[in-house]
Amino acid sequence: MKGLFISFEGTEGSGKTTQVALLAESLRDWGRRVRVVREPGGTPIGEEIRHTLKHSQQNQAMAWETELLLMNASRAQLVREVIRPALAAGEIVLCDRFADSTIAYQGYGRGLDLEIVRQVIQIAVGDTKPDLTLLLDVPPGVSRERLRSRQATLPFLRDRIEEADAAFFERVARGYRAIAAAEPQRVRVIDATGSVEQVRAAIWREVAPLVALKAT
Ligand code: Z5A
Repeated sequence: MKGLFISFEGTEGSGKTTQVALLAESLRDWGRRVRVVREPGGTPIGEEIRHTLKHSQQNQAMAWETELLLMNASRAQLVREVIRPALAAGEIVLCDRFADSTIAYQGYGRGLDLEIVRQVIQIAVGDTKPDLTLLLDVPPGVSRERLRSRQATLPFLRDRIEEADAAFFERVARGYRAIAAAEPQRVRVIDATGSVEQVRAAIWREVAPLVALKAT
């Protein structure tokens, strides 16, 4: 039986990684087989691409088109190496970002032509698309504050994408609102301003009925 594919989306610091881990724990407690992956990355090739995109000392001059293609090169590998086999084996795949990130960041944020962005995504994903997307929604102030407190606890690691200005992140947020409005059945907007446990409960309300229906 085909598994279930759930992606998490949202601006940085919205709590995606935290909630992916908690949902994986709840689903495993429920006896489900769960595969957790992230983008960009999630495979050995993808993790090398992630380093080039985010932290490499050589990435300062990266063109937006290069960024688009590298995001989707990582995705093409992840889909074929991990996501399709896991779904075919009946697992629940939880993906920390997927194709909507490209629409929001490279399309709305960088301003690349949306039709071309969609065509590149299509090459990467084919017919492998999320059954459900959880869009964690927080205002920019909350996002910045959470990132600031996390950074205070970690060694500094330069991140090219996070160096963009506030207007870029406002365009990204607008992109996410447009995606959610266009596909309300697939994309569920979760108010992620509450406590970790409140957000976890809101996510479970969306996921539990679907898992009960679809996954083994
Ligand atoms: N990108 C792209 O441009 N195009 C694409 O196609 C794809 C990605 C796939 C990936 O960065 C970058 O790539 C990202 C988009 C771009 N760039 N930016 N900028 P990443 O994977 O390193 O990081 P991220 O996806 O942006 O997420 P993040 O910064 O790691 O944040 P998060 O996963 O949403 O949040 P978190 O790590 O779970 O939580 C952040 C902090 O807040 C942490 O200290 C938590 O303990 C805390 N937290 C979490 N939830 C709460 C609640 N509810 N209350 C209080 N505090 C909380």
